[in-house]
Amino acid sequence: MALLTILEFPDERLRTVAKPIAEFDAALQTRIDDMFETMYAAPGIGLAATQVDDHRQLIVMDVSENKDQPLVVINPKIVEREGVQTYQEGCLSVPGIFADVDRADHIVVECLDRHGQPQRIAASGLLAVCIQHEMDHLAGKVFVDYLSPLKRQMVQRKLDKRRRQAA
Ligand code: K1U
Ligand code: ZN
Repeated sequence: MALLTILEFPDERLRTVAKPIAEFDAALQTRIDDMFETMYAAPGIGLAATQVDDHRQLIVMDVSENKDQPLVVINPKIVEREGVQTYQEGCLSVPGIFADVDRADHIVVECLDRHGQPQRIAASGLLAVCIQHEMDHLAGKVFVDYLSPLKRQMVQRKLDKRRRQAA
């Protein structure tokens, strides 16, 4: 297995719109395993292929406390949504920044598993937040896009300062 490099905001490659997956071959299985390794090491609760510069509709997630419930979501479509919840989100592509985002409280997602089998996921709470956050990545969107221009400018300054200090 291998640790993959996570793209960081404002990298333009995070704006790429992902394409559906049609081939469920050995290379895809390796990519999924590498994404799980990268996500658990970060640590994170989700990772979209976009974030590792792979522009296919592929997401890995694990919102369980013991990190023992891996979930693979391929070619997702939200077919039902209900209610609103606000959650303070983070993002591995925007390190150290957290902000409240409003999302649907309950969603139903139709997608494929790692072997191309159809699955239907009914999600609420953190799982619903995480799926919507990761699906945004597949559409080329980052959670800071929901912030006001002023707040987004503050985020950019914070990231610039941190990068200057790290250099
Ligand atoms: O997509 C990503 O960048 C991953 C992101 C997912 C996410 C987190 C919170 C709300 C919505 C989506 C993360 O995993 S950020 C890290 C994080 O939230 C976390 C890390 C360790 C333990 C618990 C949470
Ligand atoms: Zn993210």
